[in-house]
Amino acid sequence: MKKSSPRFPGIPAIAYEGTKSSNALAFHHYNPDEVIDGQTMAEHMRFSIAYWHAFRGTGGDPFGPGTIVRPWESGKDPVSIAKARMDAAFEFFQKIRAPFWCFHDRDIAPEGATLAQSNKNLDAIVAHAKQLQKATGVKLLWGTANLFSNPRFMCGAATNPDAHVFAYAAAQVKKALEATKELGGENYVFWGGREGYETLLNTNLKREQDHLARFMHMAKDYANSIGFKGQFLIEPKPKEPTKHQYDFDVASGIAFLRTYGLDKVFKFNIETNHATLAGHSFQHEIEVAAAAGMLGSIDANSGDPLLGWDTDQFNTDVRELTLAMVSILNAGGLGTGGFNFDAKLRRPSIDLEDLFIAHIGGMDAYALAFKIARRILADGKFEQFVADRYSSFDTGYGKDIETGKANFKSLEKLVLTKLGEPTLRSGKQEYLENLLMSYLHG
Ligand code: XLS
Ligand code: NI
Ligand code: NI
Repeated sequence: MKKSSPRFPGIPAIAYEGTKSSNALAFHHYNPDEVIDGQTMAEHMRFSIAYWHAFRGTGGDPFGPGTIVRPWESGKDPVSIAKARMDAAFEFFQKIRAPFWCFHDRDIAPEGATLAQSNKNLDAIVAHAKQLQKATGVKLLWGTANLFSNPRFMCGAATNPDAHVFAYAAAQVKKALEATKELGGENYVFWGGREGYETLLNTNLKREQDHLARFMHMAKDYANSIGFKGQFLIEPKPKEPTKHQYDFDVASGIAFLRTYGLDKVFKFNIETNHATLAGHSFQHEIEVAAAAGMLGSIDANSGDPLLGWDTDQFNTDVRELTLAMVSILNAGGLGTGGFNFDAKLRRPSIDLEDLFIAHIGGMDAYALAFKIARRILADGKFEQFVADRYSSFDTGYGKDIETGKANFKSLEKLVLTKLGEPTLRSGKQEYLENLLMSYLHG
């Protein structure tokens, strides 16, 4: 195996060294080759690298420019720089043992002066990515279109008050779908970056939501017409950059999709930091999606509990991830989805090795959570507790309630003649929290 390279001097391919190792450039919990239940950990976890953060992130923020400078960012024109950057990216994907990657159209290829020029640039880069995918075996988890950075999208894309912008966005997504199909993408993501409003004083909310649904129907029709078989995913977020985003959280996303007859077409891409911005836990969003049979994929990151925006940090909170993994495994897994590190380095994390260390931490934390969750589920203690808690609905009048055989009159009669006052039972939250602790630190 190649030990290091000019692009990543001194950084070898990351190996699993186990929990005793103190090597910061090694996995301690994630062993991609470990076989569990007939599948490798790499196959179970389906980790993915987010191109926009890992290879376009510079550490810039509203108060100052980027701090992170990469040695490969040079070339004779924007397309050759994009190719050199992509060569580095695929080397990184291999070294970090990530089987998947994700992109926005504009992350990978420079935007040209016209749509035709942008499409041409994208074609060149997609051809390059296709070769790299073939050479490395790294696959595309999902593609998407950036419908939020360019000033033309300042008032939204599909929800823009100007039909001209809607048309432009349609053309852009058409091309992004083609690119995703060309690269064998297993999913296609819609994150409505500016699909919301800043003020209701200038907004026709109903019309904007109708337009957003129309846009998604057009996208599905086009995907069908070109034979794109990937899963469509919607990624809810309550706000930022807009003050209010229409797909606020999973529950409002479900309501939107059902209202417009799109619920069979979409599943959810749930991002940890978007869940918390919406005032929910990560696990809550997973449970709501799973209950509707619409759990699709995960954007793996974390917010800062003290900050009210999308800080996109790498998540090493094993407790939070274990709870999430329990819900994901209970739901039968993510199918064609995976865990995509939609996470970025902090502005002062300027060393090249920081990019590796950050992803190692994210992967290790998820792998550890996966293993703890499997132990929790194998023991079945929580499951049994919850089943017992609802067992009065398993037989008798409880079952009649669930199956629709009971009604207000029959239940009133029961209470008056037989049942009387209910006997109270403890919810045992503290017991369960202690039980969880015994798995986390056992
Ligand atoms: C932004 C989103 C974005 C999507 C892809 O907050 O997380 O990165 O994942 O458009
Ligand atoms: Ni995301
Ligand atoms: Ni986000």
